[in-house]
Amino acid sequence: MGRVLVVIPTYNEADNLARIVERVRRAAPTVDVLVTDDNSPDGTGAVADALAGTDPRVHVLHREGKQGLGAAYLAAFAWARERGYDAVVEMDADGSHAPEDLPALLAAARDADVVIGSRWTRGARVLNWPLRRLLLSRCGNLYARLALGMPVSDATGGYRVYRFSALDAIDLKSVSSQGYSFQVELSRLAHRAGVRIVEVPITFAERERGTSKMSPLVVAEALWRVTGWAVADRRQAVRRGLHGTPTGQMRWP
Ligand SMILES: Nc1nc2c(ncn2[C@@H]2O[C@H](COP(=O)(O)OP(=O)(O)OP(=O)(O)O)[C@@H](O)[C@H]2O)c(=O)[nH]1
Ligand SMILES: [Mg+2]
Repeated sequence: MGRVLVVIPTYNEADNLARIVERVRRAAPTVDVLVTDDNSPDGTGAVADALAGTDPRVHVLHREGKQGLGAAYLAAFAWARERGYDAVVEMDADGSHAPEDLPALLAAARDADVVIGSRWTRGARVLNWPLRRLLLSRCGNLYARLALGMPVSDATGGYRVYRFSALDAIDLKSVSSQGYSFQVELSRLAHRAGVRIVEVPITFAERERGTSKMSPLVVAEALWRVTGWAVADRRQAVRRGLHGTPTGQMRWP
């Protein structure tokens, strides 16, 4: 499937990074890695530089400060596009996304434009997550699916493959999310663009080291953005209904 770049966004992941990069390199030796670090105060950027210094397949994108996951991924996608990659993979640095699942995701990408590593599809496993996080993810996904009419079980998941065929079909300049709603926003835009989306079950594990960057603010952003998109979709459907589409054929998103 051409050249693949695994993008690992980092903020204070110094204790996790070397381990995850090593696992990626072992699980998929022909892919490249781009660590996208937001000037982590714990020295993650220096760890990344040291890894890149010993392995020509590992690269680092240093950014000035913490600007959120969405901004980090958009910068990494632009970096990959400039260098002619055919696909990018999103993967967390904290070990929640097992690099050992990567070959299955890449295999699925042979027949898809977007592959979502799903925690909520048959065959998936979620290990050591507290009930609070399980409920948040299940409810968040249920709300996103119903509000946005997307046939996706894990729209909030952050372990994905995007072929550039998919990213080219999406207007990335229109992306407004800063935090984790970025994943939902890209799911929505990919679905609306009509690209082929496939879900693959993954084994997701709670992070063992370092601290989560999940916060009430991040949850609030996702909630109001999903609600805003749902309202916009319905308004658009109504407008389409008023301007010619017979009401009987009107399809609600
Ligand atoms: N570059 C960059 N990376 C970030 C930022 N926020 C989070 N990350 C990284 O994005 C990945 C996911 O963040 P986590 O804190 O693990 O969030 P999460 O997986 O939703 O939450 P937990 O399950 O509690 O770990 C990790 O690799 C983080 O280091 C950011 O603002 N900039
Ligand atoms: Mg995590």
